[in-house]
Amino acid sequence: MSVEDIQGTRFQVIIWSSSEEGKNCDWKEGHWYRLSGVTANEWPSGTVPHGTSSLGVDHLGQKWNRETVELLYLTDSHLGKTTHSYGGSSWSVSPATGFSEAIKQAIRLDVDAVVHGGDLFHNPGGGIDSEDVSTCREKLTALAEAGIPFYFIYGNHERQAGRQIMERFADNSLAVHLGPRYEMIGDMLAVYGIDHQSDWTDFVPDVEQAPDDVPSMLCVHQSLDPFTESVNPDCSVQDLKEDVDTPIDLLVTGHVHTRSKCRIDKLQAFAGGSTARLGESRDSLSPSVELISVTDRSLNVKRKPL
Ligand SMILES: [Mn+2]
Repeated sequence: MSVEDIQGTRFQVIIWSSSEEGKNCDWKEGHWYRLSGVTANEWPSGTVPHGTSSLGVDHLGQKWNRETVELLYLTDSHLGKTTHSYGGSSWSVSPATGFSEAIKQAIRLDVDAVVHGGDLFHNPGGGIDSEDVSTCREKLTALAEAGIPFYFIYGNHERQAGRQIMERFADNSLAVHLGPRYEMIGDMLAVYGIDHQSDWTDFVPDVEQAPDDVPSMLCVHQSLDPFTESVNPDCSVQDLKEDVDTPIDLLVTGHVHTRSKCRIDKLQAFAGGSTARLGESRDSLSPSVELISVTDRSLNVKRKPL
């Protein structure tokens, strides 16, 4: 069986026919079970848990006892960028510091997940420094060791080099690529991600319907009206709300390097700024992350400075 643990880690469990409990259990998708008497086998392909004759199965139902889940959203870390220029002035930036601080906050707050909204690596086109890859791997490893899953989408900056690195991180269980099929955070929040689209003109995100009683969050990496001053934005919060045919409670974008929010009916939306000083002047955008919590089906978003 393919299962997911309470920290969102997915893995295989093998139930042998020698297990009476395992064989007779009416396994249901979307339900939680507490397993005891599991044996872990170390195989060259990894560690595989087995349920043999001593397996105990305790059916917990569809919910597990949590009042709140929390995730930390960060975006536009631009690891590898050293100088930022805007409107004729330029200043030095230290993306690794902001990204490290964000991961530290996630571990300190013991959140249920971290979501990165794109442009984790800067990669102006000439590849990615091995030092930046090591920094990133080190932080993602610390996060994994704290039992916190890291979800991400691609921004416009990762390019092929960034994608290869992120795919390797995903293969090493250090990161999970978000897509149009939702990922559940602690059974209480469905999260979708759409990678940066260079041409959004006729693009309609085709996202899977999440369970009715769970709020949902969609991450994109586009210039969205009203979060950009661009006269030619990729899309608008209003259009996206109408185009996506499943209800979304929270729409989040990176890319625009501003921190602003809006609300249309029940839809909350915000642009998540950056974890580095990448605004229109050195001090116009201070590095930040967002703490998103769900309690009793209601979403709460709080900006936290780094
Ligand atoms: Mn960016």
